[in-house]
Amino acid sequence: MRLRTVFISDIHLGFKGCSADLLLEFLHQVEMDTLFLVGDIIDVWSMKKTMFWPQSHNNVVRTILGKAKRGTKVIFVPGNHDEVFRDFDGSVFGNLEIHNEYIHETADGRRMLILHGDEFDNVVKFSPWLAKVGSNIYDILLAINPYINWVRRRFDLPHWSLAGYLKNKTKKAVQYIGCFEDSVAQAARKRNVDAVVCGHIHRAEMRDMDGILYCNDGDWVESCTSLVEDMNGRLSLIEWPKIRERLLTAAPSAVLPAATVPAALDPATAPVAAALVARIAQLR
Ligand SMILES: [Mn+2]
Repeated sequence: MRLRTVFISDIHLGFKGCSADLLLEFLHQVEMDTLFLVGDIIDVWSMKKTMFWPQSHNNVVRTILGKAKRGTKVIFVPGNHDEVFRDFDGSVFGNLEIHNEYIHETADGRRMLILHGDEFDNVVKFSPWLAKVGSNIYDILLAINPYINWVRRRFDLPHWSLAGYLKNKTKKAVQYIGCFEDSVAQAARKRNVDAVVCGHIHRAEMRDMDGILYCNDGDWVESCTSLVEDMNGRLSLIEWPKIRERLLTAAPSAVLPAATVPAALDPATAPVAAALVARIAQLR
């Protein structure tokens, strides 16, 4: 299906917790005029600790570059895990551009500020030591999450996010998320835009905050979400595992092949595109 814009962030390629297979499925089902990569696409931090780069991670990069080659404008807004790319602010490589911040205009004329969001992360800003400890524990949780989901899939149970569950349970995390969202919306207000798109906290959201539309496109480690804009400028959040699940229940015959062979997905998952359209139509 064709979309005007797709926003994805926090893919964390090079990190064991990355859901590259699910992302490949999603990318093979959508075409877009503009693809925004809203930071933490390549987890340089994690790769410095442990070198991890399986074929599926390579395929994600190749799929994105392939889209750029076929006419999609790809705009990469680096995050804190891939901040090395921030030195390339303003660089243009054919259809791929790097910008530390960007203003996107929707089909219906709304101006959106696009940024990763780590500059609003007070924990990182004021206590790098605390952030590092927290990040290590979080990394461990995220690293075991795929194994849990692998087991769950074998028993036909839906995708489940351990870290997402813990995050929701923790009052402090909830307060932190609230603070983060407030500061991002505040910054957008100062910049005189209608909306803001960020990532970083791995929590998809789209809601009005006193006249500013706050959008967070989530992540591809746990929730596997993206923000999309259709041809009329209508925005919605896509939760890929849910669409996938619904599809499997609705048409058991159209069983998706094991999510490891992206090349074989196109004919078998045509109904996925239909489910996507239905999902987008549902969200107004
Ligand atoms: Mn980040």
